[in-house]
Amino acid sequence: MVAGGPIGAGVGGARAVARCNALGLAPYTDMADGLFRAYLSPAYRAAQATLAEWMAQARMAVRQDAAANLIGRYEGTTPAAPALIIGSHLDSVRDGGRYDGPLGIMLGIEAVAALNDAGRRMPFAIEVYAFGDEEGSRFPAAMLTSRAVAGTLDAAALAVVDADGVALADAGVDVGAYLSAARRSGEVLAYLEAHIEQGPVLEAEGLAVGTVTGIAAQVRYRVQVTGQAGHAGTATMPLRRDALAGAAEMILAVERIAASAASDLVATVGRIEAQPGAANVIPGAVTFSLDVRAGEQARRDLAASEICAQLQEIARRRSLGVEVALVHDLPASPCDPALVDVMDAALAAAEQPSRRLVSGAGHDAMVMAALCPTAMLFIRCRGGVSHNPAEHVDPADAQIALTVMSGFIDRLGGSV
Ligand code: HGY
Ligand code: MN
Ligand code: MN
Repeated sequence: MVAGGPIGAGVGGARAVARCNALGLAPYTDMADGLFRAYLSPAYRAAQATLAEWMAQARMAVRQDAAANLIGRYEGTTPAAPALIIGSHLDSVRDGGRYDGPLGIMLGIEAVAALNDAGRRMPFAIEVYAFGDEEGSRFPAAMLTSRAVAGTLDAAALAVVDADGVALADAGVDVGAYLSAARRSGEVLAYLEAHIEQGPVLEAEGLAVGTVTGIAAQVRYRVQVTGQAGHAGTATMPLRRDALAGAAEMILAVERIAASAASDLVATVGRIEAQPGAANVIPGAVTFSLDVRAGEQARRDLAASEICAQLQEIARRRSLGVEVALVHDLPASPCDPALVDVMDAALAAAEQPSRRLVSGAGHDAMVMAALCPTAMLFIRCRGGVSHNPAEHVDPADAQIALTVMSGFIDRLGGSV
């Protein structure tokens, strides 16, 4: 089922949720029993084709840029005026939820559809971006495609290979032209992203939506621990150099340091691989991911250096080797204060209480801030659950978000 066709006012939110649900099923997912949509995969391409139809139904001109972002453009009354970009991401984490990313894209399409249904145009064009790689769930780097648009990506970052050994260059894009996806700052008025909160605050306070004031700083590493493989039955315990036991102690140290900070600091080891991975072989090598975040860069960096020092100390004590390689470093990104005020005014006009909050989750908005002023609107999600198939959004909340977004656009266009 693909939700389409013209609709009356007041149900764009329900259609946005229905479309996210439609994209949660085959052929829009790369996994048999859940949702995983990887950048440039067959599921990604199928989702782009359906999104392009929905964008065209809202009377947008549709194109793809050199980074394989899908873009719908709804002209304004002043053709050369800088455009408002509304966007979020089309890729997902493995076994993810249906709304993390797509909801922001669908609400952008609904905001344009509402203008078109009313025969209205703003003084600026509106471009809806479906970014391709926010999660970094295929290639070992996140936000590739929004960094290409923001002009902050260097060519070296394109030399990436996925877990199956497929290089980005062989995945369906021309890496030689990739950086031409960059937009000039003069052609973009602002960037607006609506996204589920992915946290418990709005639900706990009985709120449907909230205004984001900024996005936490995040740094991600790949940690490689080396010991000595050996026979599980003959190698005596005191003589072992067990890379997995060492990694386990390191991971508990990560948790202890983050938990003891008693602040918004968080640290996560989300992925681990032990080699050779046989039940009767002492692991000789382990690779794990390390993700450290805090609202303020200085606190994030202090915690990251304390964690790295602990990893070295544990390795020394256990006669293990350890290498910590930086995967990406995303600075804290404040939303534009003036746009935060505009968002709050749109909330008030929609009879929604003002609630400002910082995002612990990363978003394409933190990258787009290098190009233009940014604004984000959070939408309540059940239990604050995300990156999980149980992710859920109430269509009524999506409708409230759409009303707020339309009010934001009207204020930006000076029509209020
Ligand atoms: O990791 C994040 O915060 C985002 O979901 N990519
Ligand atoms: Mn997201
Ligand atoms: Mn996510």
